[in-house]
Amino acid sequence: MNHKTAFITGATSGIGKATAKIFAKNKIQLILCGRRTDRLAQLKLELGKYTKVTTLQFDVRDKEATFKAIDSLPFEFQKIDILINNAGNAHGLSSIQDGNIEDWDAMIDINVKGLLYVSKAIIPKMVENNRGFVVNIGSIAGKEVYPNGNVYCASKHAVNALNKAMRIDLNKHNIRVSAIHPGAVETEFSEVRFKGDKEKANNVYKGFDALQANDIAEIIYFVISRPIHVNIEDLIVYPTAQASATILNRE
Ligand code: NDP
Ligand code: 8X3
Repeated sequence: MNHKTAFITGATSGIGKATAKIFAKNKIQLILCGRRTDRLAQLKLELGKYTKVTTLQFDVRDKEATFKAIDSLPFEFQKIDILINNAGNAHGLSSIQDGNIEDWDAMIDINVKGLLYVSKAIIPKMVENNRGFVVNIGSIAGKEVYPNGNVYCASKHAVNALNKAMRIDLNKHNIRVSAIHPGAVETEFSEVRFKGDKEKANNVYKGFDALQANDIAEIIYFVISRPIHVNIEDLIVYPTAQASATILNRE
């Protein structure tokens, strides 16, 4: 029986939700986070059949709420073995001159600062315990810059840098750090990017077989289930039809 505990941000949708499902079936205790309480409650009900589940509702942009929520964890969930820094989104797709400042704030605040707040609330205890695993969900947008992707790409380049920084700083504390950088995954991502415009969002995934959230979740589980001496540093994962951030073989 595996009694490891994982903390997953952005567990209410897409990659985070699919990861929660795989972890649950592998008996990893779960702390599931997001802003949508109805979805958190549903997940607790669904996954509670397989493992112990607790949920935390907070916005990662809110520093105080983030620390308060994590401080409030029941005793049996306080020793976190695995942190999946997954919460994030793109907001808008515009040239630098036309970009919306609120969108820029959201992407920097959620994808970069939110990831840092959660990490700061959890990693010091991993250091005390001299063990832990951090998986940062980056993006191909953290490896390349594409037209109109400017600030989202900058935020994911920051995640890529922080992933490397964490691995260096946590190396002497026996903490494994990995990043997974997906290409196109069919989730709510594009609906958020295009502010609810379903037609625009659906067009992103037309004419090729996009990755599904479960494809990335299976890889996350593979990464965290390697023997203790193995750390997969960095993975770029594309759909077969994708060759770079901008090259897609559509029908
Ligand atoms: P989804 O939109 O399906 O899921 C995003 C998750 O992040 C939701 O659970 C959402 O929960 C959570 N979230 C968003 N904003 C906040 C916030 N302010 N506070 C707390 N939680 C928040 O997208 P994906 O599953 O695709 O995205 C997951 C990660 O994967 C992101 O970091 C994204 O950048 C990255 N990624 C996605 C790719 C794709 O093509 N889909 C490709 C490469 C990387 P809630 O709304 O309930 O708060
Ligand atoms: C999501 C993939 O190409 O839309 O990070 O940036 S992309």
